[in-house]
Amino acid sequence: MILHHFDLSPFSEKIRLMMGYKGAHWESVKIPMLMPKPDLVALTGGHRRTPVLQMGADVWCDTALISKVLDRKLPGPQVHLGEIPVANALAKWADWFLFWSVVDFASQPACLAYRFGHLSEQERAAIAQDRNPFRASVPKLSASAAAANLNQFFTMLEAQLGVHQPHLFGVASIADFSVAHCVWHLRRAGPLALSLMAPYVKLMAWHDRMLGLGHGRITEISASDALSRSRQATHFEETVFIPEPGLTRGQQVLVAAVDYGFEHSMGALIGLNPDEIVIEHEHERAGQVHVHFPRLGFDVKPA
Ligand SMILES: N[C@@H](CCC(=O)N[C@@H](CS)C(=O)NCC(=O)O)C(=O)O
Repeated sequence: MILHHFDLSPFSEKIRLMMGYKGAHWESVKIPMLMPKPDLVALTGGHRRTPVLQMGADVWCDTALISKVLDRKLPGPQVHLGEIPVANALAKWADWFLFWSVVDFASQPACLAYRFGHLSEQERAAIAQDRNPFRASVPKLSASAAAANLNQFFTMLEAQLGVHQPHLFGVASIADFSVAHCVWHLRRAGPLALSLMAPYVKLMAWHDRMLGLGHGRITEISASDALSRSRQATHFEETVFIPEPGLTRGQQVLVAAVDYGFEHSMGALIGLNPDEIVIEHEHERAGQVHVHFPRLGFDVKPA
């Protein structure tokens, strides 16, 4: 199992903590934080969001799908639990409302100075130039609106933990990992963020427990190693194709997220079902690759 990620990425932290929870041994490819990402898009066919999971010549985009693949492929406890269906709804809420409130709070000048003060002006400008268009479709909150959201959200989570210790629904579930990566990002935004979180003692103690899961056992490999794994792979995951109006097996399609970061992947449609959209594409450095996207939150159109 190869995870393509970078250190500062919250959604990568969501997956790294799951690896820790499951006691996994995995391979890590560090990708650039900003475009261009030629090695990554050689595998994905265009998708640039972080993280991406690879096994041989199969590649999975988006943590909503990656987390299910980890449950399917790895031994150890599961994070998608049939007995807590609502955990998935809380995870979706965290990955959107909580995440963007955290991002906008952590983007006020004092937090930016803390996070990126060590970078040159050009480096800071490059981050803004990459990320502003990337998130342009997401409504931008002022720092005070973001703080008001966070206080409401944390009050709710604190009460939830009061009833359901030691995790949000008693046992650890996908909801814990989605909330944890947002709190992780906020905790790294300096004193202003820490003072906002200080009153929420149960939440902070829970988050310390989540961080205690660690990241599992990691072997660093290079991007070119990952590409040659893909080139040399001899089999693909099985995929199910259920036709939808206007979409037929084998047709060239574009697949893109519907919320933000719309860089699309292009390839032949080979899988379509309530869980996944799967395309096949060919790249001189990656060989033939099957790229999997969650059906929910992605759109597929004839190319
Ligand atoms: N819904 C996606 C969100 C992923 C996401 O927004 N990742 C951020 C990094 S944490 C990203 O892609 N940033 C731009 C980039 O890495 O190029 C998921 O769950 O994987």
